Amino acid sequence: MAKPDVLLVGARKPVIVGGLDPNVTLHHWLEVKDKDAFVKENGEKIRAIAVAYTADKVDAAFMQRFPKLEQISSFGVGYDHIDAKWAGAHGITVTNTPDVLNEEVADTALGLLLCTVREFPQADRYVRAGKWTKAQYPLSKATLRNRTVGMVGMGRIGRAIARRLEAFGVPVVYHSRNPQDGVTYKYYPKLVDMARDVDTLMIIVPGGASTKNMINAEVLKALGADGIVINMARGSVIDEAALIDALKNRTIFSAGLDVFAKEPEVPAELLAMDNIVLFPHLGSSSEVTRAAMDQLVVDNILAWASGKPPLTPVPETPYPPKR
Ligand code: NAP
Ligand code: 8YV
Repeated sequence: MAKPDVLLVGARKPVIVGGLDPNVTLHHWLEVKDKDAFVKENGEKIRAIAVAYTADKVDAAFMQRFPKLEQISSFGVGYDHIDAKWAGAHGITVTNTPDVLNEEVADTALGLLLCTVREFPQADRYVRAGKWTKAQYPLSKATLRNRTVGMVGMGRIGRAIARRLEAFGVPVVYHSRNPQDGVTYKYYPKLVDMARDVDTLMIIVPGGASTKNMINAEVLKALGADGIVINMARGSVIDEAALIDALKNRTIFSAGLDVFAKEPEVPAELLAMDNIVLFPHLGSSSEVTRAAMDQLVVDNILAWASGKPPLTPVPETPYPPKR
């Protein structure tokens, strides 16, 4: 039987290319010089797309170029870079890579929280600058010891973060659109009410229209002067201008950010602040976890290629698709 034609959008990652190459005819979109000529020649042949990074956008206009498209296997649990609603309405299945990254991202979230509260990156810079020989590093003003963490999102990763916080003896409450099955932490239907009652927000919701700028000036004001915001979700979830204002005017205490509105660009105002902690979107970025995510991209394509149901379809594209 002829191998199906699959388009790889994004970089040649060894696990993805190694897993797909023997089983499908793989085309590399990044390496195509004349995109229009490629589509003219191969557009009708491409039946599946593999997406290598969450920075690689797949919108309706792109999908329309491939009229026989059946499957998009995307890297990352977040899929706000794919127009899944459009895909669902056009009989295309979208898959993501959930669960295999939960513990890694939760570890990073706790690391970012501790770095932000106890100023560990600043202390490291202090030692390297030779300042310790002259004076002790100042005591940190903040501590985790008297904090309550309000989780914004209590899904797969949120629960892994909450478990860690419990082990640290930190009280946890949460906000999401609905109370989550089997979760016993106090639930807040309104984000601003939770922000008023806690001093720390841990954000781990999906990106996209429904969460855009949900952490706004009102929420930051409610959080208050001891407030710390940790964003592990997507940059779009925070109104970045409001956050910068709140940090500049000290209406909140600090922030730890793994994600930004226009990655990899980080606003100059944030770069200039020494009292916050900035990570380069590295929630899941260990070799072992990234390899597991890449493998799931491959496994979803291979399941499709052998006529099996997708392993991890997103809710917008239930299987079997309506065609
Ligand atoms: P998940 O299992 O789908 O959980 C999402 C949670 O967010 C649920 O509790 C959901 O509850 C809540 N939620 C969704 N939309 C909401 C809204 N509009 N308002 C309030 N709450 C909302 O997802 P996950 O696997 O935990 O992943 C969460 C997100 O983390 C991903 O989508 C991705 O953007 C981000 N992420 C970042 C990194 C990183 O490297 N920094 C790594 C992995 C994932 P309801 O549906 O009841 O509202
Ligand atoms: C990725 C992520 O590492 O899974 C997600 O949604 O955000 C991360 O795991 C990140 O998108 C890097 O491309």
